[in-house]
Order: sequence, then C-alpha cells, then structure tokens
Amino acid sequence: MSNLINQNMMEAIDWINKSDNIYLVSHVQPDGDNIGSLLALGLAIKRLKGNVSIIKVDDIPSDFMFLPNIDMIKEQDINKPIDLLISLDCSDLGRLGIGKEFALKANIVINIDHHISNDNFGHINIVSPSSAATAEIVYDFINKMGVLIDKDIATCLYTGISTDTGSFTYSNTSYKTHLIAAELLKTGIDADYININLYQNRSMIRTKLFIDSLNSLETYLDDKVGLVMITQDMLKQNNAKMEDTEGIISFIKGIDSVEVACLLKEMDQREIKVSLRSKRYIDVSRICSKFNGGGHVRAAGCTIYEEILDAKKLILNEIISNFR
Ligand SMILES: [Mn+2]
Repeated sequence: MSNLINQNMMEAIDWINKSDNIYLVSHVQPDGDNIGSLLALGLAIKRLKGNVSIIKVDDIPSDFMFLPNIDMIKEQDINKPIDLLISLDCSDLGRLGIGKEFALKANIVINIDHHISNDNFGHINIVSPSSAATAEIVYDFINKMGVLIDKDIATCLYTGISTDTGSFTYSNTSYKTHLIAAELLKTGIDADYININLYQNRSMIRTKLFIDSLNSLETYLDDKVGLVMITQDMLKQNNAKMEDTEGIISFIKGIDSVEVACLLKEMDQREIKVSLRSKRYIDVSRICSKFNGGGHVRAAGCTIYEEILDAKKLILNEIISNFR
C-alpha cells in the first residue's frame, strides 16, 4: 500500500472516530463488490460506533440477498444531519444516484474506490486502481480501524472480491487478492455456501434470456469482437429484468476468438448502457471514456443516449478503431 493511501486511511479513521451520523453509500446498479463493501464496512463501523446508516440508492439484485445484515441497506431520510459520508466503489458523484444529494449535504466525504477513472471527488480520497476490488481496500481499512474481521464481515468481503475478479480469474487478480482471500477463509466462512449463492443459483427466467441473447450474438473482425443487444422487448418476452443479463458478457468473452465482448442494454428508448470486456490487449476503459464512461482496462462501461442500433454503430466504430 502506498504512503499516500496509508496516510489518507489514517485521516479517514480519525474522522470516523470523531463523527456522529455516519452514512455509507455506493453506486447505482449494485454489484457484489459494492454491496459486499458497504455491508463489511457498515458492520465494522457499527461495532466501533454502535450506529451507522447505509443508503439504498437502487434495488438490490436477488443474488445478494443471502448476505448477512443485507437489511442494513435501506432508504434514508435526507433531512437528518450528515456529518460524514463514505462512498464506496464509485468513480464519481453522478453514479451515486440519489446518494449524490446526501454527499453534497455531508460535512466530510471519504471516497474509497479502485476505479482508474475515479475523479477524487472526496475530501479524503483512498483510490487504489491496483486493487482488484473495493472490498480489498476495505479489508485493509477495517484492519487499520482495529475491528476484528469476523465471519459476517469476511463473508461480505469475500463476495466482493470473488465477484469483481470473476471468481479469481480476471487479470486484476493479484497475489494480494489471494492472500486476503486466504485470511478471509481463515475466519471460518462457508465458501461453498457463498459460491452456490453467487454462481449456481441462476433462475430459469435468466437462463431463457441468456439463450435468447446468445441467439442474437453478432461478431466482427474475424470474430474478435462479440456483441449482444438486450432490448426491452426481449425482457418482456422472457418476463425478465435487466439484472438478469448478469453473466452474458463473460460468456461472450469466453469464446476463443473473442478479444472484446460488448453488451448493449436498452434501459430506455434512447438510453443504452454499454458494457465492454477485453481479454488480452485492448484497453476498454479508453473506448468507454470516449462516451464519458470509464472503468478498468479489461472491464468498462458507458451510456450512449441514442437508439440502440445507432448506439451499436457508435460503439462498434470505436472498438474497431482500437484494433488498428
Ligand atoms: Mn468494484
């Protein structure tokens, strides 16, 4: 860990110790890393201070309802005083959704994240792009707080790390990732139970949407680019929700010839959420930054405010130009 991060962590812990009314928040469209990080740090601060509020900014995907103390994440009253707000796994205020209002109201904002595109919006910024998951940073942070990492906290951190590394297979997985995972396993968490809940729990609705989406797979550049579009019509036909697209993009990336996997999600008629993954050499965060998005070198996203076929053309052009 760098000196600066170390120093900022100590300063952040100082603020936690001297603040009442502490709020935690993370990005909309939650994933395992942000929910795991929220609950882990929430539990740790609760141990230390007796009280903490976690702001619910979006619906929690059913995949994560098994996590201990998941009901700590709930809608909060913006009219109450906010001394300290800690944002987790979020690169900019805009991605906090309703949480942005809370952040603007807070006296102090601490920003803990691992996205390379993080714009350091906090008063204190603990941003470590070399960390595979925000949960890795939170692991160090809780240790520095002097709070014991028990089974509940470990289950949440393990979920964050496992989901953000694709079960320890993505290139962001480091020796440190495994060291932390080993320490978490040492607490006696039930990794089987976590894995079954995370990875062997796909609903039939999701499975049918999956089949449908793969039937519409398009490939470009001698199959180096694989692309799938999920429209509102497809969701309706399958009785599915947008969160049911989970897993599709990594399946496309799993095709031998594919370097860049692209998933377009029609959130609204002129609001297309684009997810990109790359395997070896294309920097997808650079592609997404052209559309005001961002993320990581091998996993990034952006939103294009066009109809889905126009959005497809725009993102494809940008992807293809990155192969030259
Ligand atoms: Mn993350």
